[in-house]
Amino acid sequence: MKMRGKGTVLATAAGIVALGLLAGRCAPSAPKGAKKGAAVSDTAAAAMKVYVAPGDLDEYYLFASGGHSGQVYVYGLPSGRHISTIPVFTPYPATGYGFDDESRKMLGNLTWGDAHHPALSETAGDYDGRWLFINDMNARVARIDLRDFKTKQILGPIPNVSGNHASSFVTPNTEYAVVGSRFSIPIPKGTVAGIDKYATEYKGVVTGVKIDPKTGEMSIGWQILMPPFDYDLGDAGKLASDGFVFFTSYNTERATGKLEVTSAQKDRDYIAAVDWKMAEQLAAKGEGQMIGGIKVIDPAKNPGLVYFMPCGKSPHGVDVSPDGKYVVGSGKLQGVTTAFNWEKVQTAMRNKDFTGDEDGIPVLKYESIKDAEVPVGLGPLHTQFGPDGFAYTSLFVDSAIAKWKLGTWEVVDKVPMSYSIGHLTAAHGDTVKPHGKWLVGLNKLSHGRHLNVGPSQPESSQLVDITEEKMKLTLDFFTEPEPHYAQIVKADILKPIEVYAKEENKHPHAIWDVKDAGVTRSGSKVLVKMIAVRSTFTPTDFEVKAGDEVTIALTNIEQTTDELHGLAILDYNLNIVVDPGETKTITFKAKQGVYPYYCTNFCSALHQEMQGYMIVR
Ligand code: K7E
Ligand code: CUA
Repeated sequence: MKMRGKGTVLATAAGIVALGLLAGRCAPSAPKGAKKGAAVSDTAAAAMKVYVAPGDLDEYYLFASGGHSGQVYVYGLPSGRHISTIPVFTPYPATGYGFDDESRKMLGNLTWGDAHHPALSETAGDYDGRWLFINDMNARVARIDLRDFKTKQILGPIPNVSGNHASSFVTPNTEYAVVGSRFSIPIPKGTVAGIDKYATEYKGVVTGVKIDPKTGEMSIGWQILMPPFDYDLGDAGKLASDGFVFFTSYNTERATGKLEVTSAQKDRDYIAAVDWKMAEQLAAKGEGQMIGGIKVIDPAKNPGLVYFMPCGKSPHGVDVSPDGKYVVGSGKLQGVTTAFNWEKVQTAMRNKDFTGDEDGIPVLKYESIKDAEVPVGLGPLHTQFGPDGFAYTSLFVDSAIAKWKLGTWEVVDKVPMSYSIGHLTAAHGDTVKPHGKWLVGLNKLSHGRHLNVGPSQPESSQLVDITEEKMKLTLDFFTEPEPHYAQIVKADILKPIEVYAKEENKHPHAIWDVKDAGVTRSGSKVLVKMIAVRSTFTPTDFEVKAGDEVTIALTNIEQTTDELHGLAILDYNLNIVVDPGETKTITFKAKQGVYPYYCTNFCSALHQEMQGYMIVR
């Protein structure tokens, strides 16, 4: 936490001690489960660690996926305060996202997304603070620019992909974000085959979304045809395993119907190991067959491109250790997680130590590639890493986090989670340089650990201090539905701007002088160039004709931090918010009548006077 001088530190410490004493004296303010005596001082110690005094700033950002809300939510750590919402796949009136022409175009026909896995861009395997990528189950990937915390691109729907769940994990220098299909379907989309043909005519695909190193612009890099399994999660190899990307898969039985039964016949499913550097070379040579408008590479015809590593049945997460030497994955109903040794995996690949194949993709021998089955506890889902070789695995069934050591495979500690943890995320915990320090359990259930808000309950997230040998629960906070995965990044790595500099605004309809404001017409198309500045819209009124297609281009000419203006037009379902130095457009068909417009974002003492009239004859 950034302290503003010694005075604050002392004041804060004194405050906390007082809090601790108070908690000791008056039982109602002591948390449930906090015992008298020693437990109270534990509470005070925990409070001191997470307390960020008014005016002080958090040390880390937490970027959490918003699941089926389609958004990204930004929290500060260790305070757990919700700071911002970044609209991505869903309109958000608070910023006007999904109402202006530019963002509406980006959203396309979809106003809904199911976003699971945010991935910060990396340089040399560590977060570089440039972009945040996030998947949508509707076969899309979005890029958020961390310079202004705005969604800049939504790629997709990507051909042949149904249910983009195993995404958007990035390679160590952000060469690619990956996409894996959770559902197999007959491809290209639109092809029909009965469910009885599932095993042979339905296909999965894994895709590499290429990222321009300068601009972040995404495009389709390569796509690989896969057997009809459900590709669930992914992670890129790093250092020792750089060049490969891993995907877990379930239902390798190729079953249909009640999957909870039918897909649990075999003892093992697979982790697919994909050589993305080879995929890149093959794509450059034009290898593959056109399906759904893109080239799809068949691994059966390209030996060495994909291997299957057998793994406990119905695996969920796959996570690569910071040095890249271990790939960790587990059956989610088991009591162990498997650490695969990348050396051994490569040896088995070279020696063709296979037990069979799936549609021409070799299956490596489990016994030859595993180093250890670590007895972490029941229901292992996801693993994150700390410095010093420790790993942290979430246990859904046990509702706990297990801490264990890479190499010795000892489980050294467990901390209960309230309740039923899914993902977990540690500070830089999936990079080559984990920070340790903080770990957040992203729990699925909250069961009354908050004021009752009726049946729709928030998710409970819990902050765990991992600086010491024993993990310590320090804070409950509540997250918007549904934080499947999240990223924790040191705040000073990001360099966000506070206003859009005038010189950078390249919008063709931007204007900076009220003299340039006004209405221009060509046929039935009307362009209204408008300026917003405290606390007037120019023009304050304008006239158009019924049936005109009206475009209002609004420029906020402020260059001062926090001076946002909104523009709402009543009865038109339109509201946008324009940041300092920004231009946005809205387009609509005018209908006869007199329509007030007004500023929706409080901007000055005379904010209420910031209004005007559109007269439609
Ligand atoms: Cu909720 Cu990664 Cu979609 Cu696990 S996923 S828990
Ligand atoms: Cu401008 Cu309120």
